Amino acid sequence: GKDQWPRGDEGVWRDGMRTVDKDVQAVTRSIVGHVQTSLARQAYNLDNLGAYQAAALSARDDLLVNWNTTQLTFTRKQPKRAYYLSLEFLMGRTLDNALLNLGLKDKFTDGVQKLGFNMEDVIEQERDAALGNGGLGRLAACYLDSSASQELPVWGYGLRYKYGIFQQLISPQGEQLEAPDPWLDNQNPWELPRLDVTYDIRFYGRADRLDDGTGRAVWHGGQEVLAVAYDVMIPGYDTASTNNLRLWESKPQRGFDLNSFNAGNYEGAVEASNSASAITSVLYPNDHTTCAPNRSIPIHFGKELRLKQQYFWTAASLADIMRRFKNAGKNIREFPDFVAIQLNDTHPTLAIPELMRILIDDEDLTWDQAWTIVTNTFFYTNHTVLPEALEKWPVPLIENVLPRHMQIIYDISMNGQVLLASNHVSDIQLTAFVEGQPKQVRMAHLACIGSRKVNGVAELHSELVQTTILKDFVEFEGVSKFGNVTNGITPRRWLDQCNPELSALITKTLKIEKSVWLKDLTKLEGLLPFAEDKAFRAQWSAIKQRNKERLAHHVQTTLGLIIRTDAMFDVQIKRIHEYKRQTLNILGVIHRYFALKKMTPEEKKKVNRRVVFFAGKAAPAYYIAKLTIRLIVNVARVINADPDTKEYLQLYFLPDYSVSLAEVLIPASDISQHISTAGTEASGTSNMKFCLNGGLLLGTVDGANIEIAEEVGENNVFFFGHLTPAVEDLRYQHLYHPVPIEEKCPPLAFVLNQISAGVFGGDGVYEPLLNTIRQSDYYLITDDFDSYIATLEMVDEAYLDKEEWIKKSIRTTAKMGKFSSDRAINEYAESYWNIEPVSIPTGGL
Ligand code: CJB
Repeated sequence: GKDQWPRGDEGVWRDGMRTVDKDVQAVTRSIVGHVQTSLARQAYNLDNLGAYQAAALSARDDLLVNWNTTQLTFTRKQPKRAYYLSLEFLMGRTLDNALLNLGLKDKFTDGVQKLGFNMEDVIEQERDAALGNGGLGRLAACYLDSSASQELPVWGYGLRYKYGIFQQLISPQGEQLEAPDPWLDNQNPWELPRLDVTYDIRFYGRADRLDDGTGRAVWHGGQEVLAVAYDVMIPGYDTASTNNLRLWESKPQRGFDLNSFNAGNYEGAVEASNSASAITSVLYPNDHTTCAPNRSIPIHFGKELRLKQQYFWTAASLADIMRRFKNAGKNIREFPDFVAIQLNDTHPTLAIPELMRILIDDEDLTWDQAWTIVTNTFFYTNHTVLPEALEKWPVPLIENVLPRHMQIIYDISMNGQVLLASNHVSDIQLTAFVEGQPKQVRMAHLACIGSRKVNGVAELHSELVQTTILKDFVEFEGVSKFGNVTNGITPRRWLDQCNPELSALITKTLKIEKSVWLKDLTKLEGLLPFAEDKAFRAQWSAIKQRNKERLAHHVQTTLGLIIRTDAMFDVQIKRIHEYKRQTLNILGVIHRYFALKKMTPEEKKKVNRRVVFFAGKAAPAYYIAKLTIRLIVNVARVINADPDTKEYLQLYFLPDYSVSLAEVLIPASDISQHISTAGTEASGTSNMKFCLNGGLLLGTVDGANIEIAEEVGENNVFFFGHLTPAVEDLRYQHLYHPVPIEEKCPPLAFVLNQISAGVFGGDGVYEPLLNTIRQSDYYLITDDFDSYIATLEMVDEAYLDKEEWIKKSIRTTAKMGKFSSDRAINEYAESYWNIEPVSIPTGGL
């Protein structure tokens, strides 16, 4: 329409437009301008933080030019769009990434230096945007980068938490403590408040069905909360295409607020306030669990706030999507032709009854018309088959908070049953997604029945989704509704940005532009022949060595610890969870420690030196996971102080794991551990990051480890442990035919007894953790310990053959092309969402 063109004189508008390609002088002018006016600071006393803020504002101006062009192009062309609904976006820092994607990194580095600053120090000033717990949230961030880089019209929708994932502190006893993460305190240059984009979101009240035979209802009364939009620019790599991540903030409609935050009682504080602004005040720190495992806290209240978060976010997002769709002047029946909505796990499942409510109550469609639209709009990705992670909401809770949605959920369930009967498969319990006592709604079932397609995140996992938790639906709806999209990672952040030296060596070696292989990662295969080239291997390993030194330097400046770099770096970084088996790793370290203690000095000289790193957060109420951290910290104290062993074995728990810490750890790793009980890790994505950076993988036959091995070759990975089909039977054996550990696995029994005897202190505190292994051993530590230790020995042997090891490292990187998130996002675009790239012109209107 006409209103998409400028009013007044177009030439005057164009003359005033900024453009992005800048020389160094334009960069310094822009930074100085921001120091002078945006920050109102003086050149003579500007510190690194000020320099960061000015540089960020300058880069933001460039992003905004592209962002505006992108949005205008979409408005004019009206392509089908996809919306990625995720409660978590674990973005990390933005400045470095934005400059690399804009192609301005060198100019800014130069410019900043001319102004008397060092770019690395400036970059370090930025706080991570840590609006996520772990893999699920980081995946969402990688997918945004890939969507923009592929020029795909994909917007993210999430929540603007005032506090991201908690900061982890370690007490003198080695316990995890949690402190709030006030990431917005220094102002956030990367967000644009859209105070004019707001929606009223209702909670509670009453839903009265109309008795006009239409099935419509009127929902009224209760509480209304205001949703305010904040936009975050998502730049594509080597393109003007710049997408949007819209985050919602909750505000009371009448501007009062109970703002209490109690740092000593983190989860308690989360639940303390039921005010409107509490809805987006804090990210829930629970990963892989629907509620805090510790039942002593007022659980129902905590659940209610989480339900309100989920509805607040889905309702605001759908209202926004609907408004944009209507502005385009289309007929409501065409909705699925222009809109695809991806549900990142079950957290946004309320979008399904919410869209039904809009279509029936507001748009006057019949149930069948509405259901056709809904089931052609949504796509659902499952991220875990762990039973405790499958969301269930008590019916009385939904009935109270969202009375109209509960009616609709019952109607969906009933309609499913009618369909079921007509298909003569009434023995199947599939539509019983409202079940139990008290009744609960199983969100995975609702998400499945309301979606066009359902997928898992790696081949094995997608298979397990179809054969376990959604088995009945596969029988009922047909297998073609179910698929797999193996996860991916963005090679921009996870190679070019975090490992600039390796990136430069690759570009030089492949003799193609960096922008070519970073957008087609399969090009890395061109490195394969260089594994045979001795000089190349020397360069490759020198870079690994410098990355180890960079990590050692980081640890020294932040923690004051001296780490030796003439050793193998062995890394396990991820959320602390029993299924990920950090316990297996620490028990292996202890086993090694005692083996070293028994050796003669001559024997020790032949040993492979090892530095073991752990990092990761535990959910604040996950008692066993917190004990695991405490054990690791206290074992580290003993081992690192022991003159008999400290030359050969060092152990570190690095506190407050984050995206930024991962960017330093991953390039420095020789080997990383991905050792979940078979069948429990849906995919894993850090496994891909390590391998892309030439670190080898030690893992179980699980998740994406399997596909990594398929790509790089079994001889380049170290696998151990029982396979998925054996797990059920082993658990049965543990319960009904238990064998004492002393008999089943004597070396493990010895290690457990040493801990119990107090060698690592603790005065008995570790018993509950040890008992999980001595008793039911649900995660199969006793079954896999021997093969784990044997495989660690193979790793040592392989590492001592330095040249062979480097060959493995090169071959691993070379074969990681499949795991680019560009490949993954293209699969979603083509086989799920049916959207196409839209090319974005450079240079404004
Ligand atoms: N995942 O991070 C989470 N949180 C959950 O609650 C459930 C799953 C992870 O999602 C990643 C992205 O798909 C997977 O790679 C990872 O295996 C899974 O644990």
